[in-house]
Amino acid sequence: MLDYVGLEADLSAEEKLIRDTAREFVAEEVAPDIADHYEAGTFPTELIPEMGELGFYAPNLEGYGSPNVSERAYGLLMQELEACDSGLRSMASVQGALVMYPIHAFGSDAQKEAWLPDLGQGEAVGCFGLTEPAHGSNPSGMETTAEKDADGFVLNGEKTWITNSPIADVAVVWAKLTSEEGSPVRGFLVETDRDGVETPKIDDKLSMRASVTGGIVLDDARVPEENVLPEVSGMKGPLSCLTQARFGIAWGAVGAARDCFETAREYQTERDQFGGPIARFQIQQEKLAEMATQITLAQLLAYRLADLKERGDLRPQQVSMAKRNNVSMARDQARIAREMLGGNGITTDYSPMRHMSNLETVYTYEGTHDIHSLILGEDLTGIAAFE
Ligand code: TGC
Ligand code: FAD
Repeated sequence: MLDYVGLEADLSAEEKLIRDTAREFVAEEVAPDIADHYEAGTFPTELIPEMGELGFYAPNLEGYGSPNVSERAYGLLMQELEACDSGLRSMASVQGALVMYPIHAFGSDAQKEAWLPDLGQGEAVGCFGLTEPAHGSNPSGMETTAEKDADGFVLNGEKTWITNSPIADVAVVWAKLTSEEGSPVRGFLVETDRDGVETPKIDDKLSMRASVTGGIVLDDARVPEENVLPEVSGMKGPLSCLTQARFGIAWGAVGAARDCFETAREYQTERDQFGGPIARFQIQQEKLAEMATQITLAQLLAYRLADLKERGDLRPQQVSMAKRNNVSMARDQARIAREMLGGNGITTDYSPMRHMSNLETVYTYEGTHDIHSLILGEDLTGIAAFE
């Protein structure tokens, strides 16, 4: 596996174990069928509890069954999952960074006890409802409301493009609490079997096909008072979760790019044209050289991010830089890897075109490439373009 500047040498035994466990799980349990799932538009849901047993959901949290592994170990895990398919990493990202993290960071003790062990084990599935049909890049414009009454809260509105909503037991729904001054955004734990909650599936995706996506429709959905996340109010709540997930994506995208590189390198050394392997041609070697260089630069950025996160110095804007760069890099390199496979590259027999198509989603969700440009632009100039 590509590790051009020897990053492996600095890994702890625990980090290597977590990476190797994920690599082995992917090779044995997921890789053999992932192309079929991609074609069928399905996620291998039977693996959700096994991924929990292996500690793939938020292992970087502490307590309630989470072992508090290093941020680098968490990143390596995301890298291995996405080397297989972005849908697999999405499963772990959403469950860990977008559902377990907000409960861990902002939930009551009762909420933590009720949900974190089950979510961690993959006995329950969660989803994260922020995006709405008319509010994607600008979620603070959301129209979903929560109204307080004597029994708790009544939720109304619609969320869309929600990973795992059709298979989720619980949704973390962000809504404006209209009965409080200024209608601040609050987080609510909404069990999906409640009256007034529907989670329709979105079909016909041409990207991220091995992942379940849907909506959350709330029509006078009632939740009790104890279902509000008590410790956060305002957009800081959902945006903090996004920082956690974007960190994992910055690592995961490197995995997808690495798999494209390895596939292209192997193909080019084995495929003969004009009397010998195509890897002997300088044009092809230049492509491999550029690919290896870009992947190595992205790896270094991801490693640095983990070190900053570990010591509590990581800023969201630095995560934006890494998400923006690493996903864009992976998207570009997947296309080049596909071209290096010639006609065979457009089939499901090889991974690059599947990665390339998945990366269109990854480029778009968790803040589009453009939005991360603007976040960086604001940080660099002090002027916010989106105000
Ligand atoms: P703004 O006024 O800038 O900030 C509001 C408060 O939040 C704080 N904050 C953050 N905190 C942690 N992490 C971040 N990344 C943060 N960004 C902002 C900020 O300090 C402030 O705190 P306070 O204490 O002063 O109140 O917020 P805004 O509403 O103007 O946001 C602007 C913008 C454009 C950056 C934001 O809306 C944005 O990031 N938009 C992109 C939307 C997005 O990423 N959506 C993702 C939906 S989830 C998803 O895609 C899951 S895919 C899952 C998968 O399958 O893997
Ligand atoms: P828009 O915001 O409408 O953007 C359209 C285009 O306009 C983009 O190119 C964008 O960059 C550009 N643009 C927008 N504003 C500006 C600006 N100010 N300046 C310059 N350009 C701009 N959301 C969740 O809440 N939970 C999930 O689990 C989840 N999972 C997803 C899974 C999939 C498969 C997909 C595709 C999306 C998912 N999303 C999820 C939603 C995702 O976060 C949004 O699609 C994303 O934030 C972009 O919003 P939008 O699609 O409405 O695009």
